[in-house]
Amino acid sequence: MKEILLLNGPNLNLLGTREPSVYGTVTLQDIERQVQSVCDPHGVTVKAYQSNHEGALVDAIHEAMNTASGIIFNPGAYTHTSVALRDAIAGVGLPMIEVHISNVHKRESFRHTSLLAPVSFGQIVGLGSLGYSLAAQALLDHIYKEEKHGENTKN
Ligand code: DHK
Repeated sequence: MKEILLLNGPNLNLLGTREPSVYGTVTLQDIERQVQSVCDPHGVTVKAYQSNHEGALVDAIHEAMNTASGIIFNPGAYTHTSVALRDAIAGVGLPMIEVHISNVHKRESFRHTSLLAPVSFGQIVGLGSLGYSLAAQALLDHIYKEEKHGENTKN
């Protein structure tokens, strides 16, 4: 059975209570269920992982290399700072779609740059928790298209 990795970075474990005017009231568990329900009809399993630690996120990306067909990734604040996460995504060669709950472009200027964007095939920003469901649809579509063209079919 195919698997995708739903990966969330620092502070996203606090969703539901964290700055609700910015991030809404939906919890990370709700989001994980949402993404699984998009993947269920396709027979795709979702492995959900959240960490507040950069190295643990790097490890999760490396592990996905052998198990997953793609990654939905909200790197949280590491989006704007982490060369290590950027290199991990580039290193495993899995398709990755980047998600941000808030519209980072309407916020502080330090949130306007994503070091991960150049290694993602797309980005969804500012659509709240819905962004994760849309990302799941886009990732499945991307994986099936790659398979059709005979690319990156290791998992
Ligand atoms: C989440 C975070 O934790 C912030 O550090 C990013 C992102 C934005 C989000 O909108 O999901 O700047």
